[in-house]
Amino acid sequence: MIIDILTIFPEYFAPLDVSLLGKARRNGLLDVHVHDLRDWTHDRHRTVDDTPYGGGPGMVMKPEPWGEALDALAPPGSANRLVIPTPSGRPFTQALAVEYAAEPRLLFACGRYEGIDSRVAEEARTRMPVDEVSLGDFVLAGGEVAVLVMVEAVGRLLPGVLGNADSVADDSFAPGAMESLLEGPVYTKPPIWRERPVPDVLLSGHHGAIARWRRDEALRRTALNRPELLGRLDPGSLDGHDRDV
Ligand code: 6GU
Repeated sequence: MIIDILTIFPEYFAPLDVSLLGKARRNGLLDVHVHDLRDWTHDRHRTVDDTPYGGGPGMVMKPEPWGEALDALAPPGSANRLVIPTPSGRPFTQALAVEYAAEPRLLFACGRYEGIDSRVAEEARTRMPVDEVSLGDFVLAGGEVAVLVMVEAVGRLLPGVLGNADSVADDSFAPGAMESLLEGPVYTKPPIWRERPVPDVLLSGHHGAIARWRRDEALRRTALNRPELLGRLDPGSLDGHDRDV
């Protein structure tokens, strides 16, 4: 997969050289290009922002550098999908990460200040799919950190990026059995630590009992931290034991 990132702060993306994604890039599974938006300005000060029409606080990103940058990075026929992080976008979910992982190219446009002049997304939409996407109900200073989050969520889904041992199938929110269930607690050696034993069932070797226990713990944790998710469980997938938990 090819990922282009447009930003006025290319330094934000240094973490993409590290760990799982760094390795995926070195192995050629993920091809990330970070571009400085100011390369598409033409004035001495490389200006990217201006005051908002209608008044109000803060600054708005000017459309011209964005237009030229998108023309250069997404020429006709380039199969790009444009993703614009903004707190006013649709929610970024595991299902959207799975969709993005199937795309040949993603282009992320990081806004700063009060956002990007709205005509940029509107005009881009005449040439390619455009998603305005939010990570949740809070406000970041700019799109850069949101893009790091999305690139990691998408990158780990690409074939060959995770070892087989770290299967993606039982992630919280994974489509299928774990959809709308949070993962329960996990344990490793030693069997007793600071007088706290690992739950007996996990040492029993009884795979059916272990699966039952894990599902119960997932239900319990979901009820505690995200009760609204339980309403989304497929009623057909519930058994009598689930109802007792
Ligand atoms: Cl995607 N961008 C910004 N700037 N703030 C956010 C966000 C995105 N998601 C939540 N807050």
